[in-house]
Amino acid sequence: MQDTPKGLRLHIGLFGRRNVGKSSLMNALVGQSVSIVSDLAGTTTDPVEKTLEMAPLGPIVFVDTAGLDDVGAVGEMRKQRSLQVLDRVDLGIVVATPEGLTDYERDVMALLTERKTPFLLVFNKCDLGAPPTECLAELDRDKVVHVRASATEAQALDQIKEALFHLAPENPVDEPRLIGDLLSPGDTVVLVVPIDLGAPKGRLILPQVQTIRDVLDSDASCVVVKERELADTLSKMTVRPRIVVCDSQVVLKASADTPPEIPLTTFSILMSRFKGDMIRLAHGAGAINALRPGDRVLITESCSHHSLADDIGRVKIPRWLRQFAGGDLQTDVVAGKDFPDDLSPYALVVQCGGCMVTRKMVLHRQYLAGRQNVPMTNYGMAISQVQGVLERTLACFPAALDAFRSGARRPN
Ligand SMILES: Nc1nc2c(ncn2[C@@H]2O[C@H](COP(=O)(O)OP(=O)(O)OP(=O)(O)O)[C@@H](O)[C@H]2O)c(=O)[nH]1
Ligand SMILES: [Mg+2]
Repeated sequence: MQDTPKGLRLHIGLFGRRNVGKSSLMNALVGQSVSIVSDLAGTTTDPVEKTLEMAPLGPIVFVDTAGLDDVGAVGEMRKQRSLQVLDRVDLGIVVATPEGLTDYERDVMALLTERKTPFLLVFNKCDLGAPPTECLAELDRDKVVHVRASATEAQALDQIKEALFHLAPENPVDEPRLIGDLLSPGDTVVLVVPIDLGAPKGRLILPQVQTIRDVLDSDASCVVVKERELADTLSKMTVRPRIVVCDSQVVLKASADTPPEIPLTTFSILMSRFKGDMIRLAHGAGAINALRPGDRVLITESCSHHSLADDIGRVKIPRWLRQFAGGDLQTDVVAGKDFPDDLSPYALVVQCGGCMVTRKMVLHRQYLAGRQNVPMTNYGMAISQVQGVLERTLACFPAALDAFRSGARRPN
């Protein structure tokens, strides 16, 4: 679960007065006892970080802080530490109690607003009472998103996660690395790009161009070939390429033509880190092994501008899945922004990994599928899996490979 570089994770800070239950709330959301909790004010002194995957947000870092109303010289230093955290989080949780708001909450909300950092106000300890109505009215008037919760009673935790998801900035982090984190300066990468009827005229598609750019940004070099030239090109290379990246549609041939000591992956697998939660998509791919004749599969296609994309989602993937399951499957295809509320009829959801989908949209679909215990994967992983090469194409992402194996053992 730890293969996302920290810089790519959404950082969420918890702020509030001492004893309001910041640490309790973080522990409840995380489902672990990470931060020390006690009824003594001032329990948390230095910021405490917890890195994890949390649906529907994906990879995140929670930062628990010391109370903003801390007193004395050391208290003032702790308070400054907490305020420094404000500057490095993508999202804030301001924790208050049902007694209502004080200047501490108002000040920290103003600081977050000043930094254009979205935040959620959580009234914790709502097992003890409800916040004053005039306070709620004020918040509604100011359009402050707020949730009433209880860390100790585990109340409204899902509501908090949903609200955070909707508040999260679309691109919370620096430009993500597509392949650069797998490379060292001087490495050579071989890219396998089929030029068939589906290829756009006169150019390459975005994931291919982005990969080339990222290779160059990493001070590495790349060789771009069609699948037919791959074996010949590899045999002529005097240095072993660091990795071969191919289009999913030619993964079987690329796998046969790439010697086993050279890592191989696909453009869609590289993209799946940025178009969803790669680890959980890999876990979902494991469920392909459990497909049986008669099962129903939902294919969700987000773009409709590409004739070949229809062909992949509507014809090729259903056919490959049928062959893999050894009998007929019922495949339903939904396009665009449609996504059924009720996924219970489905044994698997396969989402296109395409250029039109945002990470946030896929994460939300993964979250909805996860809540209904329906495994979900994407086109690229499904294609590699039905061709029998997913173990190989995931090998450069060990956490994803582990997730796939555990999904294959025990779907979802
Ligand atoms: N009744 C009730 N008590 C809670 C709740 N959440 C936390 N507490 C209690 O409030 C006390 C303080 O909780 P902490 O989580 O340590 O609070 P904190 O905001 O992290 O405090 P500092 O680290 O001192 O700033 C503890 O005794 C908790 O058990 C809640 O939802 N309901
Ligand atoms: Mg604390």
